[in-house]
Amino acid sequence: MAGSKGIFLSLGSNLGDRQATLASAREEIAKRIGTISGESSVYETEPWGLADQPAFLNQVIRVETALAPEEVLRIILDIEHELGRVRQERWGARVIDIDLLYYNALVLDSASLTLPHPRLRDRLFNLIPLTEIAPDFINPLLKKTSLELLQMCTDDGVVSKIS
Ligand code: PH2
Ligand code: MG
Ligand code: MG
Repeated sequence: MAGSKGIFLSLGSNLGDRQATLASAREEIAKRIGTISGESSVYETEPWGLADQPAFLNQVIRVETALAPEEVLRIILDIEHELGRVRQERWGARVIDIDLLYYNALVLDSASLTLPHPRLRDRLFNLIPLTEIAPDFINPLLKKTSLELLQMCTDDGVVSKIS
């Protein structure tokens, strides 16, 4: 698509009907951000960062968008809000979390957005689904592919493919 950029989004849910929420998030993303051009399997994942909460479902998708990074971020926050997200403690339970992992090869550090996502390299729940759909994509800051980042990652959280 002319002028469009490939972006990678992480979807996560650990409250309510997790599969239905991921499906609604994909539907809204396709309507409002751009065409979904890649979709990983859905994984059930052990909570990372704050252990005492329900297991997550996580997925990574690739989207072709004509929007700028800040516009993507604003729409993500709108979709999270509309799907019932209430912001509470950092890393705590949530109906839906949508994170921008990569915006093409952009490196950015603004007040509202850091790209690539700064904790991607530390999280198997992102690296496993990302590597499934884009093993050769090069992290523009770390200069490593998804597969290399996965092989270097020391996270030992359980990540199981469910669908
Ligand atoms: N998201 C977090 C914190 N911890 N753990 C898993 N397994 N999956 C997540 O999506 C997740 C998390 C903050 O965004
Ligand atoms: Mg997150
Ligand atoms: Mg988030």
